Amino acid sequence: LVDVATLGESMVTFLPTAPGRLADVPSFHRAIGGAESNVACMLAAFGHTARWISRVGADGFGDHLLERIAGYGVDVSSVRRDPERPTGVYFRTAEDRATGAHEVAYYRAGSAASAMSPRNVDPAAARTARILHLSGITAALSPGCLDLLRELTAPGPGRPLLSFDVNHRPGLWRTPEAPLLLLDLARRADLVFVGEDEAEEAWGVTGGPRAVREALPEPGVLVVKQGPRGATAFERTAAPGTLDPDAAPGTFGPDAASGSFGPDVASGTFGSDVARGTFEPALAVDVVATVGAGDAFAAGFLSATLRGLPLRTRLRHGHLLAAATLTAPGDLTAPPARGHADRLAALDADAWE
Ligand code: KDG
Repeated sequence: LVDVATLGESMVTFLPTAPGRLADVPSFHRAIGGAESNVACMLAAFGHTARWISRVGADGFGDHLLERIAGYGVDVSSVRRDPERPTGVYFRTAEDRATGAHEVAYYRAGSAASAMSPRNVDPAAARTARILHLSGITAALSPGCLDLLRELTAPGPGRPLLSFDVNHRPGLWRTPEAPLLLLDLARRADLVFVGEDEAEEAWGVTGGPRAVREALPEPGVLVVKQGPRGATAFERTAAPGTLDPDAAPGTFGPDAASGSFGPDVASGTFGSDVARGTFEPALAVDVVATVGAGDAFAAGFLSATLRGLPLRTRLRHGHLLAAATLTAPGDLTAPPARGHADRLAALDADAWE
């Protein structure tokens, strides 16, 4: 049993050596990317056991991904090699300092990971974890990947605590159904991360975090990320989405035994949960690149969830790991040592901002 298993596509990433349009960038240097492996790498670097499940090509880029991700301490033994299909790659331009605008060029259609499906991924690798973390990117990759996510998110006994980052990537989807498919997956999760801007773009939800909670009342914990301002989390008391660090593996919340969600969820009401939204400001940092920051945030929040920490502290751990990533050019950077992060997260509200 590992603390966290993640599943998704990773790619060799090419970061620009100079700012400017994709058409003008003279050269790139190699890094790695992939939202779900980013979460696994940050968690492993932060002292947790983490497994990344995927498929890569039987090529040098696949070797590189496996070596780099394993180098963070992540268990990659469930990653399968595909002799027929290549490892995906992608290129990015530097982010505009004022607006964050940048270009992304994916070369991942027909990749090894896009061929993942319930037929070629071992469900036991995903289930033998305290938390299973998935994202909406995988749903966009192919019908087989969507089937796989549906299977892994199906409620039932033995399902780990299910964490889902909506990660809406409009450029990847080939169907106008994307917003509904993402909403359906998010509804099945115990813990959901979504950006306020994403919720507006995908679901047309305006009106801030409370409006997002009203649109998505099912998950025991919902974290609405508000960019550089901070994040607001909603938590139903003693609901799925929290972990008791002393509980037996695979159990969480009041309904773990039955595998069903609570009656308040079934009826779709959230009542006082809305009033309990907790806002926590982000740290002000000089942003080099935002890529990977959401994944680092998820890793920090999940780490604190694994340790049964209070909601505000979970948010702070998310912000601390995100801050580290925001100050680095690529997806990944070394997180602070856990003891150091614990001391920072315990600072007074005045000192924190
Ligand atoms: O969260 C960072 C990811 O967006 C990046 O690594 C690339 O996984 C990626 C994707 O599919 O966009």
